[in-house]
Amino acid sequence: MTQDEAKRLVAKRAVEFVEDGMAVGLGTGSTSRMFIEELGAKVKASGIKIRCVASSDASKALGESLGLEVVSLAELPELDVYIDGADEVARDADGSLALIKGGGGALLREKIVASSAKKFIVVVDSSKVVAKLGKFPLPIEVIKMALPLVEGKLTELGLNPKQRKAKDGSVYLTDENNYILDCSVGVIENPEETAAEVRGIVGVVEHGLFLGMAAMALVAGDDGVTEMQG
Ligand code: ABF
Repeated sequence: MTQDEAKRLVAKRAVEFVEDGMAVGLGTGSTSRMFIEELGAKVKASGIKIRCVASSDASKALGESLGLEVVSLAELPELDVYIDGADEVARDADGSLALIKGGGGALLREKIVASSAKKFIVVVDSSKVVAKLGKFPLPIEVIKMALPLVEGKLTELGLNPKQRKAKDGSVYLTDENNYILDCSVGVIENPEETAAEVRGIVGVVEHGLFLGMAAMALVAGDDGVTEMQG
């Protein structure tokens, strides 16, 4: 099975968790894109009524183009379910799910939407499941003015920050108009400790460690979709 086939498979499964009347959080990234497409198709075919909140401008535009009602979090502050991808998924020492997210740059809004949902379901292909987080660079969103300060503090912590560039070589800006520092951290032995250290730096808006937030991960591989409970 190709990675794209796995993403499509898990997107189709995730749609089964959406029922009539629900408030649904839409994730960001290629797996989420497939989920939004499948959701649009389900709503069209079944006539169920749902309302959505998106974690990025791109996902909002996609959802609306498929006929989904996408409103702001202010209008719909409590979500029944949030479905989104991840860059890495691991099991934390206490058995909960630990994620790195933000490779797509939407970590801040993603964390806000995840925090607003009763149930956060992660959708990934099996290549994203790791024993320990950290091979994927940890994204950290930073207020522009604080960039040199935060870069210096992260370097002192040995987290090897590198400012993200857009594909055309320009400086990458998030939907909230902030910078991203991608940190080549190496194996993260204690995600809670790393999260607290990063959170303690003035000028850091958010980091891509999502610890104990996901209720479940749907993981697609050659054996189909398996569930990792959080
Ligand atoms: C979002 O999209 C992210 O938090 C993560 O960075 C990324 C995963 O992308 P993909 O589904 O394209 O692998 O969910």
